[in-house]
Amino acid sequence: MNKKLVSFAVALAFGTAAGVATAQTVVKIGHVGPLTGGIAHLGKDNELGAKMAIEDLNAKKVKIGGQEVKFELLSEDDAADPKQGTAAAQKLVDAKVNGVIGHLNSGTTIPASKLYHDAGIAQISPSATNPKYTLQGFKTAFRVVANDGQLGGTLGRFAVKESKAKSIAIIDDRTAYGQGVADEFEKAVKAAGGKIAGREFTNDKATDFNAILTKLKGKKPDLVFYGGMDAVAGPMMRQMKQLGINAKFMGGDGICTEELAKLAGDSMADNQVVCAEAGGVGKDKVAAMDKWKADFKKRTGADVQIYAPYVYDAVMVMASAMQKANSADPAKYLPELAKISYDGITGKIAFDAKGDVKDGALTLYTYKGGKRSQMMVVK
Ligand code: ABU
Repeated sequence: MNKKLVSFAVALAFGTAAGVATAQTVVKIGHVGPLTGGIAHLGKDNELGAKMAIEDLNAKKVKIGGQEVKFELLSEDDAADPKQGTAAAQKLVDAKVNGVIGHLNSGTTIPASKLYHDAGIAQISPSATNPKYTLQGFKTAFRVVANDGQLGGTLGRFAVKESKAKSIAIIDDRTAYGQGVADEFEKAVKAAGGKIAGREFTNDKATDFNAILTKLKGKKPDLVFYGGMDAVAGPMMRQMKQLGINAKFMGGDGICTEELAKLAGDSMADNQVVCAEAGGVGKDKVAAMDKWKADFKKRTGADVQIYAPYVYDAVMVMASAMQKANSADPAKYLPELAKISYDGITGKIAFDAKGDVKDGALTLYTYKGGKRSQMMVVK
């Protein structure tokens, strides 16, 4: 038997009244996201979602293989860096985790997925949206959110048909996510009969956008789309205002966070921004989602940034597959994960043959008074 795959760890728990040691089965769940760097607030949001799920599972005293198990979270920091991402993945493989929730970024999730695949470990990304992740043919790779094709496509059509933008500028951060979602947006704008006035790029750590914004200002854009994350989008919006670029600002899920309003400060006007979360719940689930977010705030002291509920559901989906298989061995529970039908906080979760969530929804948001404000849920 492959020892790597049989990774139920047995820990000794010294907690009984008589002081007698009892054996307890530990199920190790890996989590990876950026816990340091410019988007650490998003990595921590994800990590808190995972911690809450682990707490709730342990409170339920879940049994697998006829034995009560203890779920344990092994959390790693990849700093949103592809090299650090594979190093973190290797650490989790070496620790013989039973499954991985992560990574947050497409640029780390995609290279790490090869390591998990080769080790036979199930991976569910709660937020990586680049389609390539699930196009590699890895039976270990799943995601619980919609992808960049859906994000960029919907936003591109919205820019032309609803925002009625006539001169559209695009900037991306050259990451797997930022460039990918910007490419999809550009394709959809053109297909809808819109015009791209100019396209520029920056990087995910940049702070000075004067050169590219000055170039784009000459094209008189009425809408700027940014493919990248909120940590760069906020300062970019401030510099747009300083340069007198009075345009709508659009982006995918990477900018669609509670934090964006703080990062952009008073450069953000009400209704100026349109962005999309790569998920969303229908009216029947809104009350449950609101309740979950209030509980999250009470237990963690933090507001949900964006993907914490998806991380929570990803952990629950993995645990549910283990229970159905009666085993935490990925070789045994992977077939159950592939055919799961789970009713979560974020909606119904089932996967298609590639490992993508079926019928993934999107939620369009704007910002009013410095707060995210929902516009519509799109299927
Ligand atoms: N989906 C936005 C943030 C994560 C990523 O795909 O890189």
